[in-house]
Amino acid sequence: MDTKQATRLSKFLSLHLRHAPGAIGLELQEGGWVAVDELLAACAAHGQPIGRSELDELVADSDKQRFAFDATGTRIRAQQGHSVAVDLQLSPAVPPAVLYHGTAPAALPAIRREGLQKMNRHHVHLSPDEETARRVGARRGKPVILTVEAGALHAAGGVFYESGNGVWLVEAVPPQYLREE
Ligand code: HQG
Repeated sequence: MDTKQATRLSKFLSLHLRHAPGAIGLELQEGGWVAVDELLAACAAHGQPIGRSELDELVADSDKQRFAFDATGTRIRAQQGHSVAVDLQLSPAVPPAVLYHGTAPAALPAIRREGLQKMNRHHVHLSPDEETARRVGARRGKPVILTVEAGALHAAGGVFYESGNGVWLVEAVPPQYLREE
Protein backbone atom coordinates (compact mmCIF):
# COMPACT_ATOMS: atom_id res chain seq x y z
CA MET A 1 0.00 0.00 0.00
CA ASP A 2 1.50 3.39 -0.89
CA THR A 3 1.50 6.35 1.50
CA LYS A 4 -1.32 8.14 -0.28
CA GLN A 5 -3.59 5.12 -0.09
CA ALA A 6 -2.65 4.56 3.58
CA THR A 7 -3.50 8.20 4.44
CA ARG A 8 -6.84 7.96 2.62
CA LEU A 9 -7.81 4.75 4.43
CA SER A 10 -6.60 6.11 7.77
CA LYS A 11 -8.79 9.19 7.36
CA PHE A 12 -11.77 7.05 6.41
CA LEU A 13 -11.27 4.87 9.50
CA SER A 14 -10.71 7.88 11.78
CA LEU A 15 -13.93 9.43 10.54
CA HIS A 16 -15.99 6.33 11.21
CA LEU A 17 -14.32 5.00 14.36
CA ARG A 18 -14.25 8.42 16.06
CA HIS A 19 -16.95 10.63 14.68
CA ALA A 20 -19.57 9.08 12.42
CA PRO A 21 -19.86 5.29 12.81
CA GLY A 22 -23.56 5.48 11.91
CA ALA A 23 -22.74 6.89 8.48
CA ILE A 24 -21.58 3.43 7.39
CA GLY A 25 -24.04 1.54 9.60
CA LEU A 26 -21.69 0.83 12.50
CA GLU A 27 -22.37 1.16 16.19
CA LEU A 28 -19.44 1.43 18.58
CA GLN A 29 -19.55 -1.13 21.37
CA GLU A 30 -18.56 -0.32 24.95
CA GLY A 31 -14.94 0.80 24.96
CA GLY A 32 -15.29 2.11 21.39
CA TRP A 33 -14.79 -1.31 19.84
CA VAL A 34 -16.13 -2.56 16.51
CA ALA A 35 -15.90 -6.14 15.23
CA VAL A 36 -13.27 -6.24 12.49
CA ASP A 37 -15.55 -8.34 10.25
CA GLU A 38 -18.32 -5.75 10.59
CA LEU A 39 -15.92 -2.90 9.88
CA LEU A 40 -14.53 -4.52 6.72
CA ALA A 41 -18.05 -5.34 5.48
CA ALA A 42 -19.20 -1.77 6.15
CA CYS A 43 -16.16 -0.30 4.36
CA ALA A 44 -16.79 -2.50 1.32
CA ALA A 45 -20.49 -1.60 1.30
CA HIS A 46 -19.59 2.10 1.33
CA GLY A 47 -17.12 2.24 -1.51
CA GLN A 48 -13.91 1.87 0.49
CA PRO A 49 -12.96 -1.82 0.38
CA ILE A 50 -10.13 -2.75 2.76
CA GLY A 51 -8.57 -6.22 3.08
CA ARG A 52 -7.69 -7.68 6.45
CA SER A 53 -3.98 -7.60 5.63
CA GLU A 54 -4.23 -3.95 4.56
CA LEU A 55 -5.94 -3.18 7.85
CA ASP A 56 -3.19 -4.97 9.79
CA GLU A 57 -0.61 -2.95 7.89
CA LEU A 58 -2.43 0.29 8.59
CA VAL A 59 -2.72 -0.41 12.33
CA ALA A 60 0.94 -1.44 12.59
CA ASP A 61 2.34 1.43 10.52
CA SER A 62 0.17 4.33 11.69
CA ASP A 63 2.66 7.00 12.78
CA LYS A 64 0.57 7.85 15.81
CA GLN A 65 -0.85 4.39 16.55
CA ARG A 66 -4.32 5.80 15.97
CA PHE A 67 -6.01 2.40 15.98
CA ALA A 68 -5.64 -0.73 18.06
CA PHE A 69 -6.94 -4.30 17.95
CA ASP A 70 -8.13 -5.99 21.12
CA ALA A 71 -6.15 -8.91 22.52
CA THR A 72 -7.95 -11.40 20.27
CA GLY A 73 -7.52 -9.34 17.11
CA THR A 74 -11.25 -9.59 16.37
CA ARG A 75 -12.17 -6.04 17.40
CA ILE A 76 -10.65 -2.66 16.57
CA ARG A 77 -11.01 0.86 17.97
CA ALA A 78 -9.57 4.34 17.64
CA GLN A 79 -7.27 4.95 20.62
CA GLN A 80 -8.45 8.53 21.14
CA GLY A 81 -9.90 11.57 19.40
CA HIS A 82 -13.58 10.61 19.46
CA SER A 83 -16.38 13.13 19.19
CA VAL A 84 -19.17 10.53 19.57
CA ALA A 85 -20.07 9.53 23.13
CA VAL A 86 -17.86 6.62 24.02
CA ASP A 87 -16.31 5.39 27.23
CA LEU A 88 -12.80 4.21 26.37
CA GLN A 89 -12.54 2.63 29.84
CA LEU A 90 -9.13 4.15 30.46
CA SER A 91 -7.81 4.19 34.02
CA PRO A 92 -6.65 7.43 35.62
CA ALA A 93 -2.86 7.72 35.60
CA VAL A 94 -0.20 9.93 37.15
CA PRO A 95 1.16 12.29 34.47
CA PRO A 96 4.76 13.47 34.16
CA ALA A 97 5.56 16.83 35.79
CA VAL A 98 5.11 18.68 32.51
CA LEU A 99 3.29 17.97 29.28
CA TYR A 100 2.97 20.06 26.11
CA HIS A 101 0.19 21.39 23.89
CA GLY A 102 0.66 22.80 20.42
CA THR A 103 -1.88 25.29 19.21
CA ALA A 104 -2.37 28.20 16.81
CA PRO A 105 -1.55 31.84 17.74
CA ALA A 106 -5.17 32.81 17.04
CA ALA A 107 -6.39 30.57 19.87
CA LEU A 108 -4.06 32.12 22.47
CA PRO A 109 -6.22 35.01 23.74
CA ALA A 110 -9.08 32.62 24.51
CA ILE A 111 -6.71 30.03 25.98
CA ARG A 112 -5.13 32.67 28.25
CA ARG A 113 -8.62 33.56 29.50
CA GLU A 114 -10.27 30.13 29.78
CA GLY A 115 -7.37 27.71 29.76
CA LEU A 116 -7.40 24.69 27.47
CA GLN A 117 -10.88 23.35 26.79
CA LYS A 118 -11.78 20.06 25.16
CA MET A 119 -13.68 21.80 22.34
CA ASN A 120 -15.31 19.12 20.15
CA ARG A 121 -13.41 16.19 21.61
CA HIS A 122 -13.88 14.32 24.89
CA HIS A 123 -10.68 15.62 26.45
CA VAL A 124 -7.90 18.11 26.02
CA HIS A 125 -5.04 16.28 24.27
CA LEU A 126 -1.52 16.76 25.63
CA SER A 127 1.80 15.50 24.28
CA PRO A 128 4.69 14.08 26.28
CA ASP A 129 7.28 15.99 24.25
CA GLU A 130 7.58 19.37 22.55
CA GLU A 131 8.29 17.84 19.16
CA THR A 132 4.93 16.04 19.07
CA ALA A 133 3.13 19.14 20.35
CA ARG A 134 4.76 21.14 17.56
CA ARG A 135 3.44 18.69 14.96
CA VAL A 136 -0.07 18.85 16.43
CA GLY A 137 -0.03 22.66 16.45
CA ALA A 138 1.41 22.83 12.94
CA ARG A 139 -1.86 21.40 11.58
CA ARG A 140 -3.19 24.94 12.00
CA GLY A 141 -0.24 26.95 10.73
CA LYS A 142 2.70 28.28 12.69
CA PRO A 143 2.46 26.51 16.06
CA VAL A 144 2.72 27.91 19.56
CA ILE A 145 3.85 25.45 22.22
CA LEU A 146 2.36 25.68 25.69
CA THR A 147 3.94 23.94 28.66
CA VAL A 148 1.36 22.38 30.95
CA GLU A 149 2.16 21.99 34.67
CA ALA A 150 0.60 18.54 34.67
CA GLY A 151 2.08 17.45 38.00
CA ALA A 152 0.66 20.49 39.77
CA LEU A 153 -2.74 20.10 38.12
CA HIS A 154 -2.79 16.41 39.09
CA ALA A 155 -1.85 17.29 42.67
CA ALA A 156 -4.76 19.74 42.69
CA GLY A 157 -7.19 16.98 41.70
CA GLY A 158 -7.00 17.02 37.88
CA VAL A 159 -7.74 13.55 36.51
CA PHE A 160 -5.40 12.43 33.72
CA TYR A 161 -5.59 9.43 31.40
CA GLU A 162 -2.95 8.02 29.09
CA SER A 163 -4.32 6.67 25.84
CA GLY A 164 -2.75 3.58 24.35
CA ASN A 165 -0.66 5.71 22.00
CA GLY A 166 1.04 8.03 24.46
CA VAL A 167 -1.40 10.94 24.23
CA TRP A 168 -2.35 12.34 27.66
CA LEU A 169 -5.98 13.28 28.17
CA VAL A 170 -7.50 15.63 30.75
CA GLU A 171 -10.87 17.34 31.13
CA ALA A 172 -9.46 20.89 31.06
CA VAL A 173 -6.33 22.87 31.90
CA PRO A 174 -7.05 26.10 33.80
CA PRO A 175 -4.84 29.05 32.73
CA GLN A 176 -2.73 29.05 35.90
CA TYR A 177 -1.24 25.68 34.85
CA LEU A 178 -0.07 26.97 31.45
CA ARG A 179 3.28 28.51 30.59
CA GLU A 180 4.18 30.12 27.29
CA GLU A 181 7.83 29.61 26.38
C1 HQG B 1 -7.74 24.82 20.74
C2 HQG B 1 -4.79 15.01 16.13
C3 HQG B 1 -9.87 28.47 21.90
C4 HQG B 1 -6.66 23.77 20.84
C5 HQG B 1 -3.62 15.70 16.75
C6 HQG B 1 -6.73 23.18 19.43
C7 HQG B 1 -3.81 15.45 18.22
C8 HQG B 1 -8.89 26.43 22.24
C9 HQG B 1 -8.20 23.25 19.08
C10 HQG B 1 -5.30 15.34 18.37
C11 HQG B 1 -9.18 26.50 23.62
C12 HQG B 1 -8.92 21.93 19.23
C13 HQG B 1 -5.88 16.53 19.10
C14 HQG B 1 -9.86 27.64 24.10
C15 HQG B 1 -8.17 24.65 23.26
N1 HQG B 1 -10.19 28.60 23.19
N2 HQG B 1 -9.23 27.40 21.38
N3 HQG B 1 -10.18 27.81 25.39
N4 HQG B 1 -8.72 25.38 24.21
N5 HQG B 1 -8.25 25.28 22.05
O1 HQG B 1 -8.10 19.01 16.93
O2 HQG B 1 -5.16 19.12 20.52
O3 HQG B 1 -4.43 13.24 13.59
O4 HQG B 1 -9.74 19.06 18.89
O5 HQG B 1 -5.41 24.34 21.13
O6 HQG B 1 -2.41 15.26 16.23
O7 HQG B 1 -5.26 20.18 18.17
O8 HQG B 1 -6.65 13.26 14.75
O9 HQG B 1 -7.31 19.20 19.35
O10 HQG B 1 -5.97 23.93 18.52
O11 HQG B 1 -3.19 14.29 18.70
O12 HQG B 1 -4.99 11.43 15.22
O13 HQG B 1 -8.78 24.19 20.01
O14 HQG B 1 -5.81 15.28 17.04
O15 HQG B 1 -4.58 13.65 16.02
O16 HQG B 1 -8.47 21.10 18.17
O17 HQG B 1 -5.49 17.75 18.46
P1 HQG B 1 -8.47 19.53 18.27
P2 HQG B 1 -5.73 19.16 19.15
P3 HQG B 1 -5.21 12.83 14.81
